[in-house]
Amino acid sequence: MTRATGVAHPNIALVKYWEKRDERLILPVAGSLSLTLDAYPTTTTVELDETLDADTFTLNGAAGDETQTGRVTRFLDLVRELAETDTRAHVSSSSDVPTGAGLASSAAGFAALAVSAAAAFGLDLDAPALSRLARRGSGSASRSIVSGYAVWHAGDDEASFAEGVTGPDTRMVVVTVDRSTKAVSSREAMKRTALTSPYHDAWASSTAEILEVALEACRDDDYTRLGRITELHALRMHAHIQSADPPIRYLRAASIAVFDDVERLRAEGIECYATADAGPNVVVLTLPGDAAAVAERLAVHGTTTVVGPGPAASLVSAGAER
Ligand code: 2P0
Repeated sequence: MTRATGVAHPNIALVKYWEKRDERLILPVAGSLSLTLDAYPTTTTVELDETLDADTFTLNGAAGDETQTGRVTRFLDLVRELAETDTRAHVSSSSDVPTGAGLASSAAGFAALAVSAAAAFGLDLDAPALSRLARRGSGSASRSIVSGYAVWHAGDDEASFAEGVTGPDTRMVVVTVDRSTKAVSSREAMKRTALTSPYHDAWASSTAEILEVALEACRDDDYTRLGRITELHALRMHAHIQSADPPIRYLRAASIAVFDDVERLRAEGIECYATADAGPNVVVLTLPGDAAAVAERLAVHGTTTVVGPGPAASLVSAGAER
C-alpha cells in the first residue's frame, strides 16, 4: 500500500474567475489573481488499495455523499491515467473551513487532493503540473497550489496554471453575514451566466484587461490600485451574475451594508476594499496595521476573522507503510 498526505489552504480572488471556455478541461475565459490564505487548511490522505473495486471518500470522518465521491473518483481517474494504473484508493479529508463562511472549500480541497494523490500514485509533478492537475478538480484550486498572490493564466491545457507573484503586504477580514448554503452552486451559476448573460463578451475581455492592471499594481507594490481593482471587479462580477436569466443574486442586504461601511471607512482615512465570491459573505482587503480596527468596526454585520497570506500546498508525509 502506498499512502500520502497533503495540505492546502483556501484562496480569495482579487480578480475573479467566472465562466469557463472549456468545461471538461476547466479552462477559464480569462485569467485571475488571488491570495492564498494562512487559515482553514484542508488535509487529505490518499491510500492506494489494490483490493478495492471503487474509491472511498470520507470528509471530517463521515462518508462523502454520491456527488462528492463521484467528483473525487473523476479526479483520481485523471491521476490514474497519468500513472498508468487502475488501482483504487481510500481518500480521507479533514477541513477547518467553517460551514458557510464564504470561503470556497473546493479550492483547498482539490489542491490538497492533487498533492496527496500525485505522491500516492508515484507521480513526480512540479508546481505548474500540480496546479494544472488541481485545476481539473476545481478551477480555483489551481491557485491554492501557490503561496500568497497567485495568477492563474488563461490559455490552453498546457498553459493554464497558477504561479506566484509578489504584491503588497495585506490582510483580509472575512465578514460572515450569512451561513446558509447558497441556492445555486458557482459551477451552475457560471454555466447560466455564460449561456444567458448579454454581457458575456464584455466580461471576458474586461477581466483580461483588468488582470494586466492588477499585475502591474502588484509589481509596483501599489496597494491602493490593487484595492480599487479588487472592489471594482467584485461588483462587476456580481452585476454580470445578476444579468443571467433567471437572475442569480448572491449579495444580501447585509452584504451591501458591509460594502457601504467599507466606503465610510475609506472616507475616514482607513484604506480598505471589499470583495465577495459566489455567496453573501464579504472579504475586506486591508493594510496589516488596519486589520484589527476594520474587523472591530465590521463586527456589527457578522463574525469577523483576520487572515493573512498563506503557504503553498504541500506534502505532509508519504510512504509505503500502513
Ligand atoms: C474565484 N469563484 O475566482 C471565483 C469568484 C467564485 C466567485 O472560483 O466550477 O469552485 O469548480 O471550476 O473554482 C468558484 O469556482 O468552480 C470561484 P469550478 P470554482 O474565486
